[in-house]
Amino acid sequence: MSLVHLSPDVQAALEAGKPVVALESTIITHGMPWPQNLEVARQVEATVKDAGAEPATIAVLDGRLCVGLDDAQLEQLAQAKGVAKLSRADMAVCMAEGRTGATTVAATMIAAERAGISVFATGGIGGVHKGAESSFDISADLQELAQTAVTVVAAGAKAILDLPKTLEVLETLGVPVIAYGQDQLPAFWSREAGLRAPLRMDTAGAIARAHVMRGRLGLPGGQLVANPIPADAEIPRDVLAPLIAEANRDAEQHGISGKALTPYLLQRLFELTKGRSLEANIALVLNNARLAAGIACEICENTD
Ligand code: PSU
Ligand code: MN
Repeated sequence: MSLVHLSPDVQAALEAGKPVVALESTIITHGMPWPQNLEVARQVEATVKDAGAEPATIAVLDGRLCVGLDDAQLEQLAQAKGVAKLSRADMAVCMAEGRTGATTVAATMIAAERAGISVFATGGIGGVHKGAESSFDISADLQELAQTAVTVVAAGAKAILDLPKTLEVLETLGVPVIAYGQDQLPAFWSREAGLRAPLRMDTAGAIARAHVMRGRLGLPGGQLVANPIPADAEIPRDVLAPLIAEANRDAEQHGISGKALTPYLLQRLFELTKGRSLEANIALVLNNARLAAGIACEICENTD
């Protein structure tokens, strides 16, 4: 029996060779507060559908690796407390023990690839944390991009991170970092990171062709598409920089580390921006869902 439990809609789409976009669940359980998390999960799915693709939100529910959740499952996850945050290291343990866990970018990529899904939309990937030279805190998302053939559409890496170091690690790992429609790397809540992106592409079709070409070359790993937040939703970088520094100081003072660090920083930024960071996060996720659906549609046309 297959390890991956496809929802009926996702199974039908995959069998018909229709475009499917994978969506993660850690953003629901650890990235956004209730009830916005549920509203956003529903809106992201609707956005993918409107753009002509089938959404497949991924999570481990009672040990089952589910690709495609129904509304009741989404709501259950959005309301659940103490759900595990699963990456490559802990996914199999969670499944073997019959437990429930939300999938990060890394774990969602693994499930998507097993299911035959090429494109995945999220908010921002994990990366190299500030102070990583002593903490060694580097997200497993980066290694996953190097080995799992899924194109991930994000608004860059989260701006709470050390972005220059994150770019360096991605380069070392051979991960293409493609800014969409601009030369600058986007910085999650802000359109520009003050760093030039290694690659730039201006259409979903071009990104789809690069994805297909990587596969034809037999290169393992995926692509990171860095899609800038819409201009009307962005928080300027100079407004955020001192607040990010404050949030990182608070985390250090409270001894927050490991898996708890990213959720803590996002929650702290929500408080320090009086909710504005969440509004921006929602806008960028929806924007990424739209682009991911466009890329998925183009990949289907390229592989016909
Ligand atoms: N994008 C968001 N919010 C999030 C995440 C992404 O807008 O909360 C999650 C993803 O699941 C990503 C994780 O994999 O944050 C990174 O966690 P860490 O830094 O611990 O690897
Ligand atoms: Mn980490």
